[in-house]
Amino acid sequence: MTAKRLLPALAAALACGLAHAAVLSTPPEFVGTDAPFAANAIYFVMTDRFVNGDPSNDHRNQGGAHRTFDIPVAGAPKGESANIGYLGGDFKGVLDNAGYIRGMGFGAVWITPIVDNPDQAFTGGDPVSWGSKFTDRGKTGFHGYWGVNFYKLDEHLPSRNLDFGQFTTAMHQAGLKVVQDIVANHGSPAFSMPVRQPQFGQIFDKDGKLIADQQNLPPYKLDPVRNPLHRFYHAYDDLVQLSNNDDQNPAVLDYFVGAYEQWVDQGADAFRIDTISHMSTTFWKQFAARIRAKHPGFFMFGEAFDYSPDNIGQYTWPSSGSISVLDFPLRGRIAEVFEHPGSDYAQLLDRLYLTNGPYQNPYELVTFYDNHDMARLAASDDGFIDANNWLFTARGIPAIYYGSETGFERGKAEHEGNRNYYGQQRIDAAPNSPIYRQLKRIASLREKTPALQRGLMLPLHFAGNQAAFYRVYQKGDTHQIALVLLNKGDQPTEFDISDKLQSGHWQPALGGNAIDVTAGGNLRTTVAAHGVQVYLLDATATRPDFVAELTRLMEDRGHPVD
Ligand SMILES: [Ca+2]
Ligand SMILES: [Ca+2]
Ligand SMILES: [Ca+2]
Repeated sequence: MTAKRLLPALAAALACGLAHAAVLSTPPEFVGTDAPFAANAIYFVMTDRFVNGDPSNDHRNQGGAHRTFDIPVAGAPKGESANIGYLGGDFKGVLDNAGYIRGMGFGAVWITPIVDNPDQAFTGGDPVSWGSKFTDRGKTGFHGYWGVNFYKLDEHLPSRNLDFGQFTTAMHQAGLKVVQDIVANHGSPAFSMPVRQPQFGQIFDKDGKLIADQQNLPPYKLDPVRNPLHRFYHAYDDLVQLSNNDDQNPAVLDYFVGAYEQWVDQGADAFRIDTISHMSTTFWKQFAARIRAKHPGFFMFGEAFDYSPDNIGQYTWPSSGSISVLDFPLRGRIAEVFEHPGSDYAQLLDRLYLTNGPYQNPYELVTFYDNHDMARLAASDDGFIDANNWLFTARGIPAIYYGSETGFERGKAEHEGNRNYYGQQRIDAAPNSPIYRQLKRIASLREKTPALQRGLMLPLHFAGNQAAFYRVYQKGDTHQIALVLLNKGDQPTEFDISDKLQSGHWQPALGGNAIDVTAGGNLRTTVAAHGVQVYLLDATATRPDFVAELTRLMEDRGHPVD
C-alpha cells in the first residue's frame, strides 16, 4: 500500500530527470499537527485551591446562615482533610506563581471557571460526606462550575487592578497562555432546596437582569410554554440537581456565545469545555463557528467523561465543530501502566490511534493522568516520573493537574482531598521533590523541541518496561527527528535500535555522548532506571523505509473524512 503511494511520485521525479534536485529542494511535510496551541503543555489549576494571593477578596463572612468560607468535610480519617468551602485562591495567587509554572516548562495555564457563582452554600441535594460522590449539600461554588452570571467575574477572583483582562495581559507577559474553563450545559443547583435560596437555579444577563429561574422546581414541573423564565431550561434533569440548559433554544446559544466572546476579547487563549457530551453536537458546531468567526483557529478541547474512543472522537470532526477532547481512553491505560510497576508499555499502544482512528487528529488531544473529577494518580514517585516522561514525549498536549509535581494527595478522589489547598509553602518546597525535578527536565525539553510537541509519532518497541519511538517534525526550515527511549524499570536498561534508523550524528538532548550512526548501523545506549533519553537528529528524513512509514502516518493520521 505504502509503496503504491510512493511510486507515482518517484516515477514522476525520475521521468523529469531532475530527481535528485527536486527531492532535496522540496522534502515532504511530516507534521502531527500545525495547531499552534499544541506547542504548549498545560498546567491545570483549581484557582480557589492554588494560592491565596489576596486575602481582601476572600469574603470570609459571605453567606449568612449558609456561609461559604472554609467548610471541612466531616468524617476525615486522622491526618486527612477535604473542604467544600472557598479557601481564598485567586488570580493574584496564580499570577504570583507564573514564574514557577513557566519555569517548570509549561506554556499555558488552565483555570477553573471564572464566572459568578452563588454566594451561599447549597442546602439541597444529598449531603457531602467523606469520599461521597454526586453529593452537593453543604457545598459552595468554590470550583466555579455553578455559574449564575456568565458575563460577570466571581467576586473571589479579581483584585484591585487585576480583573480578568489585566490577569491575561500579565500572564501573557510572563509567557503563559490562559485556558478558560467554560460551561454551557448547566448553571447552578436549581431544585431540592428546603427553602428557595437566592441565585441558585437563576441566570442573569450582562446587565444583571434575571433571564432564567427554575424557582426551586423539579425539572418536570417547569412550564416553558407559559413561563418565560423557564425557557432557558429543559424540563428534564441531567446532572444531579443542576439546571439543564436547553441546547435547542437559540437564546441559550446566543447567551453563551456572547458571554464567552467577552472573555476571549479580554485575553482567553483557548477553551476547555466542561460536560461537552451533555449538549448536542449541533450546539457545539454552531458555538465553535461563531467563536471562530471572530477568532480564527481558536483552540478548544472538550470534556466528554467517557472511555470510549468512538464516543469522544465525534466531537473532533468538522461536522461537530472540530473541537479537540481530553484523551480519556488513553488516560485509562496510563493509570493502569504507571500505577502498577509490573505493567507492560504495550498497553498504551492501542489507545494512540495514530492512523485511521476515531479522532480528526490524535496529535491535538489533551493527554493527562488525573484531574479534579477523578481520583488523583495513585502512583509512587517513580510512577509519577515515568508517567511524566511518557506524557511529555508521546503524541498529544500534556495537561498536569496542580500539585502532581509533588505527588500531592496522590490517589485521592473528590471529598477525600483531591481538591485540597496547595499553597505557597508547598510551591516553594516543590524543588525538593524528585517528581518536580524530573518533570521540569522533561517539560523543558518538550518546550524547546518541535518534534516532541507536534511531530509525527512512529512507535518502534513497546514491551515490558521499555518504550521506544520516533517523533518527526519536518516542515519549511524546521526538520527534526527525535528518538525517544523510556525505561520505567528499577534497573538501567539497554536499548539497541536499528529499525528505520537514519545514519547521522545523533545528539543526546538530556546529557551524555553523541552517537554517530553509519548507514545500516544501530544506536546502542543505556537508559537509567525510571529514565528517559531523547536523541535528536537535525536532518530531513531520507532513509527510504523511514520516509515510507512517515508518509503513511501523515496520510492516515486523521479520521477518514466523514
Ligand atoms: Ca483571596
Ligand atoms: Ca459569587
Ligand atoms: Ca444537558
